Amino acid sequence: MSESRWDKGWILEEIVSQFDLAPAQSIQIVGSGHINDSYQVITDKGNVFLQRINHLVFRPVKELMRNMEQLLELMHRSSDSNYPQLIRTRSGENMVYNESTDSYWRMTTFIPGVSMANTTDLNIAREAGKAIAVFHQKTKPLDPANFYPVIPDFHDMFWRYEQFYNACAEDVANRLMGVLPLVDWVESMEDEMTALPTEVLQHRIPIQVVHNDTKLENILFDEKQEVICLIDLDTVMPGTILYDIGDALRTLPVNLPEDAENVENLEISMAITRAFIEGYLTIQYDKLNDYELKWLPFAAPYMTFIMGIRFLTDYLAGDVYYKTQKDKHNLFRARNQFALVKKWLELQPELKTFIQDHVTQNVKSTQQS
Ligand code: GN1
Ligand code: MG
Repeated sequence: MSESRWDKGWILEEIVSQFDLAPAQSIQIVGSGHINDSYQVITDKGNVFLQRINHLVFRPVKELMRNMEQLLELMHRSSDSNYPQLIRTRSGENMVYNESTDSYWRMTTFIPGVSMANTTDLNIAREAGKAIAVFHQKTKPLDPANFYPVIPDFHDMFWRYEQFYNACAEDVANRLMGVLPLVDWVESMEDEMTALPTEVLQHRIPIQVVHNDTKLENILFDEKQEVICLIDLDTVMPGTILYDIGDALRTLPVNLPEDAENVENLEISMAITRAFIEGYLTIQYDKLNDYELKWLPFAAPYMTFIMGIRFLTDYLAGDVYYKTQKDKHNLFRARNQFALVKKWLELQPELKTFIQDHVTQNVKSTQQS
């Protein structure tokens, strides 16, 4: 059992008892998310997954659940779906609100599988790329207007800069002086980092329903290294496919976790990067427009930078958004992500050539067939 405040006394048991399932034998904390709290509940009739939804982050909780229901309905309609089933309460609701602790809870079936923070296995990288592409293929026909933006402008760098400047101006935790060189560097990157959202604003890069949190940890594999499903569906909402490609690349080919402090040892594997992109393009190649292809190499530095600026903003704001486990945790995360951004920017020419060659080959093979 964990030490979190939900485990004291009766709270978890009382919440579990409101869902329509067999009596619980035990409740164990699972997962490593930065936002919600997750538990596995063991019952006579199988295991289920219980989550407390952090409603300070996901304020429109009802809309969040509606997004999730719609997505799961879509996935279950396709015959290969391994996505979890939502478990309703005894009165038929899709979540429980616990008044005495002001907390929201939902439950799904528990899908056993393996998830990892990064990989050195080309097959895993290729399968991850394919899985994200399949997800995009399935969500493409959905009307983005039917999916509520539970965190508006989530991956909009203009908005992230605004929040960052506010945090600097307020400096509530009195930490700004300690990070001035980093803050200066972030400021100097603004034009380069807002070029992609400018293309989005000009409708050159299409908006569709995407996952928005495709770090490798959110892709569940079975023991044969095949993808079971994407997990952590809270941010499924309008976005661009580049956000998902970029967030996967932010994690999958990198040798150290996102909070590693020894940033001088960070490395990005180009072989893994290529395998992931190849996997993605096998499924989605002819669906990408010219702008998406043009910006594809930049997806990785973009998403890595957005995480960096978000971590730094939270550090300046006094660690109010992400869970932290140690002093300066958010600052270590930010430094790590920014070190990776520099590496990704160095790799841009190589990545562009790779994608260009890939495109040329694909065009040739389409012409021949
Ligand atoms: C958060 O809760 P978790 O760990 O799945 C965050 C993502 C970041 C991620 C960084 C709603 O996700 O955007 O990519 O941390 N989710 C939200 O690891 O902010
Ligand atoms: Mg998440």
